[in-house]
Amino acid sequence: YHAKTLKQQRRFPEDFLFGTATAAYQIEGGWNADGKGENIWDYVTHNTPTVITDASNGDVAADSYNNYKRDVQMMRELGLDAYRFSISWARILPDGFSNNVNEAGVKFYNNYINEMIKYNIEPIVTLYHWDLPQKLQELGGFANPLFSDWFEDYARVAFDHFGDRVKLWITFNEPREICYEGYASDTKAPVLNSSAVGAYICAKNLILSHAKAYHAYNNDFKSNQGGECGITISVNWYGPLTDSKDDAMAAELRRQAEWGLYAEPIFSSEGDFPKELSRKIALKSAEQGYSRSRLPSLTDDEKDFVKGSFDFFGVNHYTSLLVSASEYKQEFIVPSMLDDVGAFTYVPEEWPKAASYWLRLAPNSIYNALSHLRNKYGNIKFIITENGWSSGPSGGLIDDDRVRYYRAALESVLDCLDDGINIKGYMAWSLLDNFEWNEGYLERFGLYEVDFEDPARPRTPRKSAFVYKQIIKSREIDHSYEPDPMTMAVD
Ligand code: PNW
Repeated sequence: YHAKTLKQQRRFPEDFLFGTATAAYQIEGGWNADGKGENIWDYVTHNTPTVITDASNGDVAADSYNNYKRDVQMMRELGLDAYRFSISWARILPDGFSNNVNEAGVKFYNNYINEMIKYNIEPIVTLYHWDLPQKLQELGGFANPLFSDWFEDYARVAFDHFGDRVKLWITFNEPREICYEGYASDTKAPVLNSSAVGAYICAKNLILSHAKAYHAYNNDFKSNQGGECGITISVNWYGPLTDSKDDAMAAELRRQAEWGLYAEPIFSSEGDFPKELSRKIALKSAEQGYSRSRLPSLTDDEKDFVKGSFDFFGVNHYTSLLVSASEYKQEFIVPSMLDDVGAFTYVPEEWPKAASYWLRLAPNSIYNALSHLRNKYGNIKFIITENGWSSGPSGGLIDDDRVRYYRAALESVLDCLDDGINIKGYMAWSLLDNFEWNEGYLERFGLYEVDFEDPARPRTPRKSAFVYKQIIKSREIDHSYEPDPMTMAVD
């Protein structure tokens, strides 16, 4: 009877970093405050508001530009070890180039970082979370071959100003969303809708930019500052629908297109774009009358430069999908990434639904994704840099579905740790409600609710905030814990 009744409560290690994550455009507001330059999200939301479901924008958002002390107070209430946020490129370099540094922008991030450090909260900084200076977009953005130089220059400014206190740097948040949704679809800024040409050009320039920033840090900052530099890639789990060979291949191709395109050149020992996908794109391109593959190649020098350019792998993980080759009946735009892959994705009805159409609570989702990454790239250092659940705008404070999601996700993280996977931290998306891109303020991911009707943008903890706090404090998941009363304070 011992084995069953005395089952050891599983624990998170003391040095495991529990945090929350946000992004500049989604929370800061102050879109033109104190010399900040215009970025592509300012430009798109102001000029094509129909791209956003509720025609809203991030002009004010959660107004964290003016409420950063309250944000840090919330981090303290939760007992966070770490906080992941992004720097707005145009706030510190209004034109994108490093000749003109906006001191007020630098001061804002200094204040924010110092406030965290004061309370022992480790800042994790993303250099690029989708808000490119508009001036650089006008020069072609990620499609300009000089982009990697501009990004390196910006990264050096950030390392210079903040690297004495920031020890964990993430170059890019989610290359797939930047390149595929921004350049090859009509959803995210700059809304280029360049089918499967733009995304692949962007992919090449993005990984080169990442590597330039990584090497700049490694060569010129690391020995003094002692930090680490990585990249965050969105890795949802794509499993085969059946155990047929065809479904296995379809799932593999889809994984290569969703994240392998960005991960393989950096994390694999070969250091190139994924093989099967590259072959398929080359084949399709030829059939379609292109004189060269729509996926640009990497030279041997470029491969060497990019390969191994990481200290850790940041994983944003939300959900799972099942992939089928035989049930592929969908008509896709030709050419497009989805047509290049040519597979059908399926989501079981019984997986509970969030407010976001793409988000479901899938079984063993984190374990499936992370064990796959570990088997592919070795047991490198992983940090889960985002994971979270959305409710509707009137979801309220009693968010039992979000509580269920976080508990399931963190059980899956414990499964990974039990299996020896080297996960060093977990960042919940998000600390507070914010501008959810195309869905504006219609989808809420916050542990804290924000009242966007009130000019003061007051924040109120949801039930999930109390549950997360209890998990962080005890380093255990107590499924029967009920916060009562729901009154929040700094311990
Ligand atoms: C992330 N998917 O994007 C972003 O990094 C955040 O800025 C965003 O607010 C958050 O997730 C919630 O949407 C994702 O299709 C976009 O699985 C799409 C997916 C996952 C993450």
